[in-house]
Amino acid sequence: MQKNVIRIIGVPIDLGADRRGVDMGPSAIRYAGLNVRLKRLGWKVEDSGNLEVPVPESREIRDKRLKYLDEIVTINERLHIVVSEAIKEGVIPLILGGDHSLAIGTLSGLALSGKTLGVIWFDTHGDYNSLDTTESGNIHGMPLAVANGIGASELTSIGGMKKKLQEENTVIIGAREMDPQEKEMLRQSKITVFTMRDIDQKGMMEVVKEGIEIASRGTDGIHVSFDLDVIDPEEAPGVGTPVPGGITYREAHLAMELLADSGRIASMDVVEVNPILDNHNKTAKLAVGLISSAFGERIF
Ligand code: 6HN
Ligand code: MN
Ligand code: MN
Ligand code: MN
Repeated sequence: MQKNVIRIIGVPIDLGADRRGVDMGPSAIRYAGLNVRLKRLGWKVEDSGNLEVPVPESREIRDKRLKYLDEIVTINERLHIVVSEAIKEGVIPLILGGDHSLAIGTLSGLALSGKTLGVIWFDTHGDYNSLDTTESGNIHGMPLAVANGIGASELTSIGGMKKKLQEENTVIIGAREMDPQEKEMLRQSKITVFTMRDIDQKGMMEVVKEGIEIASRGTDGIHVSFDLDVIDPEEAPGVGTPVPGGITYREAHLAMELLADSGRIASMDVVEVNPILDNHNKTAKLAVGLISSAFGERIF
């Protein structure tokens, strides 16, 4: 066990989303000083570079309901091995996106590692579409469903077993835009959804405490999947799918600080940073602040 190691894995993918640009997310986050910040907190940082990902211009969309399916399968097949190895070695994988379709590989890798992890999914969206419910055909709207065994078999079969998460230990925080059928599918699952309204009513502290409790019941730790679009676009303009009414800068940091206090983070994805739409790397800098908070940075 190497308890103090974080292994950075860049996945410069934007094949899962309609808008170009999140492929530059890993560079932008590194440029914003991630490695130094983590080292300062006492972590040993191993940056394993980026996985190789084709650019969309070099490929064709074959099926409009599942855009770039083959490419996304190939990348996630590779990612799931890398993630599972990290967990088996006792290091924390920190996956930098890229669009959220990479979470298919992360969650497959975590399942393959043999550890049982709860999942806390910070997102505006449910990411619970399948080819039967998607209105966009974009696979970044599907990873949570895929991990729960719902969707195209090419995606659900990555890593062997179909179901990669325990619904009872899975929590979405910050939801405010879901497609109608996606909402219905989520309601039929045992996944806990804390919407923006829940955050308004209970406060972020209560929501995150409940989330940690749910994700911890009978699990070995927590995987945090953080989609920057959960934050209000005023604070995080550099995302592919901005939606008004998001969480504040401080709410986001508080959530990460509480997760750090819990001592249960075993793995993390940070996704959907789009430097093309950003304002002087503001969103990437915010991402670095949040990652630092999640890994122990304190105000005082
Ligand atoms: N994300 N529900 C929409 C779709 O296309 O399925 C938006 C998905 C956004 C996904 O931000 O990770
Ligand atoms: Mn997402
Ligand atoms: Mn999202
Ligand atoms: Mn939508």
